[in-house]
Amino acid sequence: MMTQTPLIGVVMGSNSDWATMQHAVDMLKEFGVPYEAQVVSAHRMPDDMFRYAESAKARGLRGIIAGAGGAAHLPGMIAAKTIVPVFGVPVASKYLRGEDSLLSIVQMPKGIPVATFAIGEAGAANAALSAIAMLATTDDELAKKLDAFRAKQTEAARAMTLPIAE
Ligand code: RP5
Repeated sequence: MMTQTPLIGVVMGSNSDWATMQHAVDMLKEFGVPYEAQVVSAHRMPDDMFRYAESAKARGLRGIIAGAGGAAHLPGMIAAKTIVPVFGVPVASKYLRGEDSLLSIVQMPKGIPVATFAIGEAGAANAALSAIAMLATTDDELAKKLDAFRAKQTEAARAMTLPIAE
């Protein structure tokens, strides 16, 4: 938990999701975005989930990154209870490798959107980057950091070599 008022909430259905969701938190930390992170299970603690979503806007959250696996209803249910944008992260599941999580999150019926990302750690990191990009539309300092982050990736890609024998 950071001490500043959080702008982004990171929630997940279980602490078993942390290995994936920590990549979202790492990215928020890297950009210095105030966040909060906690377990909010849709099926094990539905009343808490509703309270979290209902209070999100008044508490100043500008986005919620929600990760879950299997029948992953957490992002959609949170989105149903708040107009704060929800970024859904499908966590890889034991038996269906997260394809179930992905389809559960991405197939929201018209009217209640959940921006859905890739399965696993890339999805978690990209969900954070999207939330950061959204905040950067009204925060020039953050926009500069995002530009620098992209430029660094470009440099790294240009410096890539291949192990081709002469
Ligand atoms: C979901 O069930 C969680 O998001 C997690 O991905 C999955 C398994 O949870 P555990 O049984 O590991 O707590 O609610």
